[in-house]
Amino acid sequence: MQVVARATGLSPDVLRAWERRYRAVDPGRTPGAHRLYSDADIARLTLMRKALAAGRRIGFVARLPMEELELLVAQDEARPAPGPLASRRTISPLPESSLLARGFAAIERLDGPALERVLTDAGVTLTMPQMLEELLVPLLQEIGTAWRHGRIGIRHEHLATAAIRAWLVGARQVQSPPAHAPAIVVATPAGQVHELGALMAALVAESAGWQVIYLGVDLPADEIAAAARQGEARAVALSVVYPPDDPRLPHDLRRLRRLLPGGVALFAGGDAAAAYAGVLREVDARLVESISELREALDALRRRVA
Ligand code: B12
Repeated sequence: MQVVARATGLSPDVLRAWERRYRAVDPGRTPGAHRLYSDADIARLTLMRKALAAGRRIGFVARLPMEELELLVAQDEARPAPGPLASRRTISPLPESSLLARGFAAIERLDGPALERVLTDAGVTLTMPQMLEELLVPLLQEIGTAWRHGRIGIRHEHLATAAIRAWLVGARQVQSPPAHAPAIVVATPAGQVHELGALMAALVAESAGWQVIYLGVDLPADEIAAAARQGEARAVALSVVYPPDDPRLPHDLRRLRRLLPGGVALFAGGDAAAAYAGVLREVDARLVESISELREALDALRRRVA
C-alpha cells in the first residue's frame, strides 16, 4: 500500500476509498490479506489522479475502461487551460450545505412537505444549474449511499424521488422554448429505469432553448428513433444510470444509430454512461459528463443549427 501510495501520489485512505466506493481497481490479496497491486492497477490509479486534477468527477472517471481513461487524460493534458469542468471546483460557497442538510433531515423524518419547502426555497435562491448539480444530485447521491449502508430504507428513497420528480416536472412546465426551437428526444434506453437524470437533461435542454420530446424510461431503440424522425429532432439525449454492464445496451445503441436520420447528434450521460464509452464512441455518440456540459454542447449545436 505504501509503495503504491508513493507511486501514484494518492494516500492509502484515498486508495482504499476508491476501491471500496467505486471499485476503481480490484487488487489481489497475499495469503496474509495484504493488497497486491499490479502494474496495470498503478497505471490506472495514476491516470485517475491526473483526470481528477483536471477537474473530472471521480464517479465518472472510475468507470472508464483503461483505453478511454488514457484518451481522456491525453485530451486534458493537450488543453492549454484548466479543463472546462475545473471551474466547478471554484464555485463560491452557497447556502446549499444547509439546504442539503435540511433536505436530508426531512427525508429521514419522512416529512414530504418539509422536503418540498426545501426544494421551493432552493429554487428561489439557486440558479437552475446550481439547483441540479449542487442540491439535487448530491442529495440523491447521499440517499443512495445512506440506502446502501442501511441507514435509510426504500420508503425514504421513494418519498424523496416523488418530491424531486414533482419539482423537476413543475420546473419544466414554466419553460417556454422559442418558436422554431430545434427538437431533442430525451429518454432512457431499454433496461434503464432510473428517471431523474433524464428529467434533468430534459429541463436543461428546455432552458437552453430546445423543444423536448420527453419519452421517459426504458425505451427500445426503434421507438427512440421513430420519435426522432417524427419530431424531426436534431439531437437525442440518453440517460444511463444503472446497470453499467447490460449486454443488450451496446446492440441497442448500434441499432439506434442505424435507425436515426443522418446528422442527428447523440448524447449520453448518467452515472453508468462511461461504462459504455467504447460503443458510444463507435456510434459517434458524445459521452457527456455533467448536466452543465450538456448545456454547453446544446448551446453550441443550436448555434450551428441556426
Ligand atoms: C432513486 C433511485 C432509484 C429508484 C429510481 C426511481 C426513478 N423513478 O427514477 C428505484 C427505487 C427504482 C431504484 C432502483 C434500483 N436502484 Co437505484 N438509485 C436511486 C438513486 C437514489 C437516485 C438515482 C438517480 O435518479 N440518479 C440520476 C442522477 C441524479 O444521478 P447521476 O446518474 O449521477 O447523474 C448525474 C450525471 O451523470 C448527469 N446525468 C444523468 N443522466 C444524464 C443524461 C444526460 C444526457 C446527461 C448529459 C447527463 C446526465 O446528471 C447528473 C448530474 O450531473 C441512486 C443514487 C445515486 N447515486 O444516484 C440509486 C442507485 C443508482 N441505484 C442503485 C441500485 C443498486 C438500484 C437497484 C439495483 C436496487 C435493487 N436492489 O433493486 C434497483 C435497480 C432497478 C433497475 N431495474 O435497474 C445503485 C447503483 C449502484 C451501481 N452503479 O452499481 C445506486 C447508485 C444506489 C447505491 N449507492 O447503491 N433506484
